[in-house]
Amino acid sequence: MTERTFCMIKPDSVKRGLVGEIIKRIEAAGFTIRAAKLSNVSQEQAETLYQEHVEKDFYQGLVDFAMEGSALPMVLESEGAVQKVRDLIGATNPENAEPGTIRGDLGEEELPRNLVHASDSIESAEREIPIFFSESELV
Ligand code: 3AN
Repeated sequence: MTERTFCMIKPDSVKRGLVGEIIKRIEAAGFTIRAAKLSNVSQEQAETLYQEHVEKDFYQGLVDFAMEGSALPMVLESEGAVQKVRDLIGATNPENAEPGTIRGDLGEEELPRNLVHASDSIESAEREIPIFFSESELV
């Protein structure tokens, strides 16, 4: 089934000049980019994106990290997009991510600095896309 998912190239990647490399991998994997916007994530956007982690001890560091520099939120579409992009980016901790995945190949820092965010379910994608994009911005 054709699905849309939310994906965000995080500030560590933008700072390290990895935007092109990551988008190259996304396109090579067969995704259509429906929206993309270089952004300074607001506190409200970061807190809403990570609301499920509000009780975790790493929550504040995660929110601060999302706002520490520019990020590139995107909407990606493909068959089975949610699982497909999760497979492409690899395990949450880059130390455990397989070679061939974005985090496995490009991850050099400790959590939360793991390069890319991707929705973990269709329901999450439907919640996360409108945090960053209006309907009219989806092409
Ligand atoms: P994923 O991004 O792989 O779905 P989640 O949803 O468990 O992982 O975590 C959301 C984000 O929280 C991660 N992308 C990572 O940046 C950060 N994170 C997860 N676990 C930790 C941790 N133990 N310490 C610091 N940050 C973490």
